[in-house]
Amino acid sequence: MKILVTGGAGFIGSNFVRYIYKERPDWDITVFDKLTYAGNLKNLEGLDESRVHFIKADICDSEAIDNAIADTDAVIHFAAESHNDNSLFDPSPFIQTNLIGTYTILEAVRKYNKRLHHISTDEVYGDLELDDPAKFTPNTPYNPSSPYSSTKAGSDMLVRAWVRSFGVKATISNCSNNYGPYQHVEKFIPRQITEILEGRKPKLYGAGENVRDWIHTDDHSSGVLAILEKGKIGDTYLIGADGEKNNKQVIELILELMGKSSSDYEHVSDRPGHDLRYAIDSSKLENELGWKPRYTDFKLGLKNTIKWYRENEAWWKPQKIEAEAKYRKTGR
Ligand code: NAD
Ligand code: TDX
Repeated sequence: MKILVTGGAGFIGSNFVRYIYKERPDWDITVFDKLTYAGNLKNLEGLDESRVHFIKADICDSEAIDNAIADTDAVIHFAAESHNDNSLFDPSPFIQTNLIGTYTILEAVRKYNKRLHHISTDEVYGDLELDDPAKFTPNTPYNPSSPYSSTKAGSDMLVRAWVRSFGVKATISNCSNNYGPYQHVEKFIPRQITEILEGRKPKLYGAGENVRDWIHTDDHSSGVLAILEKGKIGDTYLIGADGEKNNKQVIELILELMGKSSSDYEHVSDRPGHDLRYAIDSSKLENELGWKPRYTDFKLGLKNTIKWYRENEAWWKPQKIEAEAKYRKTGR
């Protein structure tokens, strides 16, 4: 089996490559990545180059995508502009990569009749009230809020249309908030850990009541592998591990695990249009494909993640200055 992993030098993509490398030792993996500010070849260090190949290119480059897809059995499409705050600052790369890039991949998998798995997010469904008993299911209507989530929603719609109109062999997964090693320091959990490591206070948007449904990135990877191998073509699967926590609780837990007072954080201005709550019902994936999350102890997962950032300062330091400079411009 030869797979092409777009965005495989980013956070979730590189964790997926490492997961497949271990779980499917006979598979040949090619990472296709533009290496934007979020991509880092260090994320793939230590992997045998005879099994993991790398192409540096843009998914909007139809010739590069065509050549790479002609030479593979399946495409797992992670590449995206992924950060909500950046999409509020400048939506244009989100339109390019998330919409035009996905379209470019769809045209190539259509031409060469290749299997595609498209990685998406729970944010396409909008947000829930704090006391809403319902969670997102594959039948929840799309209602995205931000330039990021609307372009992800648009990319999902393109995949669905290419399945129905052209018979493309694609599946889609919508996952909740991931955490784990190699996550860019612009994102919530690594930002707070590295703020504390640099001697500053964590930054909570607004009152911190917003709820995210946290999942360890290895559980996301096992869900994607299950769908790739056993999923029904044309179907959408939701991946989540019942990990709902509000942001205030997460910051307090990080502070506690790092030996600080749990009130030692600061409130900063809220994100415009900030989604209140995400919650995933993953019963379809569990019942139909037998998937189960393994990393259900969030406190332990967070402890290991903190340890990783403590031990890998050389990995995150270069990103940190740039990420914080961007935040200073927005007062967050
Ligand atoms: P990331 O920002 O860490 O990584 C994105 C990767 O894509 C980087 O390596 C970057 O260089 C590459 N890339 C960006 N534009 C490209 C282009 N035009 N051509 C080729 N490569 C390009 O993102 P992430 O957090 O790892 O997210 C990966 C995927 O998972 C995205 O599709 C995202 O929407 C989805 N997702 C993320 C989360 C989360 O919690 N982070 C949750 C659910 C779904
Ligand atoms: O400093 C911060 N303080 C804070 O309170 C940051 C960076 C974030 N937040 C809040 C905003 C969100 O409520 O924390 C929550 C998580 O923020 P992000 O890490 O930016 O994630 P989110 O906006 O929820 O989106 C993430 O999950 C879904 C990923 O970035 C997306 O790619 C994915 O689709």
